[in-house]
Amino acid sequence: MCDRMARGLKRWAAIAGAAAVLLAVGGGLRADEPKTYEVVVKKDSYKFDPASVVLEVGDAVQWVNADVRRHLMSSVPGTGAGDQLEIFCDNFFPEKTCEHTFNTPGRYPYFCFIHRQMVGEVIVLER
Ligand SMILES: [Cu+2]
Repeated sequence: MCDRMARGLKRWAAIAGAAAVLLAVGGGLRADEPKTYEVVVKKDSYKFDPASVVLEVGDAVQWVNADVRRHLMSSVPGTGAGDQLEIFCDNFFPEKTCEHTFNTPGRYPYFCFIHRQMVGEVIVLER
C-alpha cells in the first residue's frame, strides 16, 4: 500500500469515527424523550402495580384497568402542585385506560375512591 492510499484510508476512518460519535449522541437524546409508564390494576388484586412510579417532568403515567370492576383514582386532597386534584380518573371502567402527564415536580399520592385500601404514588423529578 502506498503512503497516499494509507493517508486516504486514515481520513475515511476518522470520518467514520466521527459519524459513530454523532450517532451515539443522537441515541442519547432519544433516550431523554418523555416516557409513558404503565400502572396496571390486575384482576381481583385491589392494587396498583407498581404502587410507586418515579419519573421526570414531562413523563406520563398510563393506568390500565385489567380488572373486572370499576376503579376511581384520585389524588389525596391537599397534595401535589396545585389546589386541583392532579390525578382524577372517574371513568376507569374494566379494559379502560387513563393517562396523565406530570409537568410539575413533586410527590403525588393517590388512592381509589371506591376501594380506599388501594393506594399508589407518583414521584416527579426535575428533568
Ligand atoms: Cu378501586
